[in-house]
Amino acid sequence: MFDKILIANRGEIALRVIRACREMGIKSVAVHSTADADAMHVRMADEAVCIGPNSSTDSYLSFPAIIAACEITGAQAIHPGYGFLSENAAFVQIVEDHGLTFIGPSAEHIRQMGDKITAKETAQILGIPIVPGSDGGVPDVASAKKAAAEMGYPVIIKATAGGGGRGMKVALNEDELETSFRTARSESKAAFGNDEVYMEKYLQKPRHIEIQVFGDGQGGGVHLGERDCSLQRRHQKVFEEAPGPSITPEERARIGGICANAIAKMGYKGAGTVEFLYEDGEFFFIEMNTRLQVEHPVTEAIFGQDLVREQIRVAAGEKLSFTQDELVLNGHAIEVRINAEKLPNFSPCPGKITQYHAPGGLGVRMDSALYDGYSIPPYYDSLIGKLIVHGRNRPEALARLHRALGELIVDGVETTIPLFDMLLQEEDVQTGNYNIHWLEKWLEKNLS
Ligand code: MV4
Repeated sequence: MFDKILIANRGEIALRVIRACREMGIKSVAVHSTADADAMHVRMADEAVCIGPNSSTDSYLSFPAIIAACEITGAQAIHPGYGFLSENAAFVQIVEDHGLTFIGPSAEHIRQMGDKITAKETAQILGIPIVPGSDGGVPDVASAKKAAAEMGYPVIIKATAGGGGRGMKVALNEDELETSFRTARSESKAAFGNDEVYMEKYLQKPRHIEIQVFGDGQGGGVHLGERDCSLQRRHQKVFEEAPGPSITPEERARIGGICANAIAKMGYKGAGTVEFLYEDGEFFFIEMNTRLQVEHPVTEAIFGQDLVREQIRVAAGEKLSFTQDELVLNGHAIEVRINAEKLPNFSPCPGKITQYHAPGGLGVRMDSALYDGYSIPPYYDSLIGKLIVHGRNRPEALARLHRALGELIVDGVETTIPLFDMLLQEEDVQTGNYNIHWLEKWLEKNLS
């Protein structure tokens, strides 16, 4: 096992990793930009190294600064958290070239899933059901029209190098196809420096269901059920829950088993998420994320497992600490993302926290790096906390969320907290009756 781990991240996820390290008897090294000198992750870690100026390009994303921080402190492994360098195959290669361990999958698996066409091909070969679509890349308008005629309208055009919604365009009919195709291509070129696109049948009212998987890199693989993350705004998740309110135990065992087998066959190492669109009882693979996700705590709650601890164990060459049979789903968990943003437009709202009080009690977890007097810098993501509740069933989790939101105090900046009080009053939220378009429509009607 490692003696010392460097955490190449900030905020609540850096604290999350430091906590796992401490419970495992591993020393932790925080890295930070000049803007983050007073941040909680710097205070909480055993050691801290300043790796550059405010801009994340020159700090949290700087390969040489992070490698140098490992050399200075003697850290043997790097935990990337989410975002930043967590899915950067070139970084993983550099880390390994320096004799260090990246806590995550191989550069090859990251690359394979980063290219969305290769990811779909891989998924299909491994027996995962995929969205019907073009056979690989679509080079020109004529090929696009041919592919669309075969799969039937509406269709969606996506960036091969994309993910997370950028460079995506829908065409409802042949008249819209040429414009959608050209726009998708130029947006992909601008966003990713790669204009290759592919096409899929457009699903009109799906849910976003993602399966949590774990591999030991030695042919072992398990799943930890699904999360329903359909409540999103502009491809940013807002409210996540596990298990999915629409998923039966039989469906979970079946799709989970397929994903776990695939992970085992790939020789995948560490945490991963297999993303599906779910419509009319069918799962359609769209992408795979090769990192720990923001919303991992809802899965931790219902399975009673520490996923960061497991990532560290597997990276150190140990076996998974649980088998599939030992993973028993218990109750229901919900996470809401607290952002320093002003409603109704969700405009970033950095500034000084004058008062912070975290809720507590049975089944309540608050993951946040806030403290009284902390100044949220304007240079990074606006996520300032995640409130996670766990109950014996969904109604209990909803009631607990309502109660915990009432205890939570974040003063000094505007936050998304009031949004959740409103959402909890909606019948569709109470019954779990929503899809990927529900929140945008609700915001349109209620907040604009
Ligand atoms: C789709 C789709 C409908 N049909 N693919 C958006 C981000 C990227 N991860 C995939 N996305 C979508 N792909 C097909 N074939 C609808 C979306 C989509 C979406 C997906 C998940 C959560 C929120 C969404 C919001 C709008 C569109």
